Amino acid sequence: MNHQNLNQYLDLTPEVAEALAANKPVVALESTIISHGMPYPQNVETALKVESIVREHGAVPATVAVIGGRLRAGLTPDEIDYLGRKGREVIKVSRRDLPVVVARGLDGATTVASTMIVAALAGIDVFATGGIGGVHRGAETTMDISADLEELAMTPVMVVCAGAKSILDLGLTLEYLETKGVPVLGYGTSELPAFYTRQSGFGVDYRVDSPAELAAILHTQRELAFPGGILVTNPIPEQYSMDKAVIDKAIAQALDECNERGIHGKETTPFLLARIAEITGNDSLDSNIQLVFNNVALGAEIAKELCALRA
Ligand code: PSU
Ligand code: MN
Repeated sequence: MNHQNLNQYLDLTPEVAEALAANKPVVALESTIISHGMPYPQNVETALKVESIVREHGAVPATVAVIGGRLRAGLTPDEIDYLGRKGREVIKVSRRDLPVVVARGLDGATTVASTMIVAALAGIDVFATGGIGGVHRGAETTMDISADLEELAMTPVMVVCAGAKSILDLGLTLEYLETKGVPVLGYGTSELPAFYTRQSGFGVDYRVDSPAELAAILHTQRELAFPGGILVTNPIPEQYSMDKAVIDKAIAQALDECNERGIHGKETTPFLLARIAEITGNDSLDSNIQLVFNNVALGAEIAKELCALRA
């Protein structure tokens, strides 16, 4: 199978195409975390380091974006630098944005939802990032529910994250995922991690203690041909986790400012992420970077185990 021509809109780097064709492990990575999730230059440094961590763990990184209207799995360091420098000027591309940005030949940074779409088109099963979007607090009136959750319900990719930030309503996010049939797995924990902290007070569906078993669950789901993905939640390493009171206070302040300014729609999540980073200074950014490193290492281990199961 020639992966390079699987889809007329999609370009894989030769390295990614060769790895997929040879059943070698590949880990997809998103680009909205670069453009909208962290400030420059830490965003670019992190994205490049993330790629090297995936390689150190024996897998091939495939950072996903839209460049000049082409869906891309695998970017050059210059392209990563470009997305990071442009930051929030780059179009944040979720599922509904993809056809427009592609048809117009534009550049865009892909969210969890659109990265899953491109990963699935490319044949990449494992995708690692920081945090997913979810049901926002107050969604019972705003109806602000991230398209990431619908994507998890329909697109067959395993997403490794550090849980979700409590800018979201974590309880409602879990209820939504249950309704949609998305398994929520805790890596080495039976409690949903809350991104900056290891615990949220909410349980996950299943605790799983090894990358091999995570791969076996993914393999089974693919063989059953179930639609939809699997969410793996990986707690931030203890030494980088934040003080709950400090982060809760910053989140509460950022949410108040968001409401006062009437920010809504696709601007909400980037606004909250940026304000939390500003309010807590480098503390939350450092934690954010470390949890991403931790997640991509796990993603690479799962991808390796999956390849072993398919060999
Ligand atoms: N949460 C984070 N960091 C991020 C995002 C969410 O902790 O960078 C980004 C991801 O790209 C995610 C997107 O897919 O925000 C969700 O945006 P929205 O809530 O508008 O769907
Ligand atoms: Mn939203």
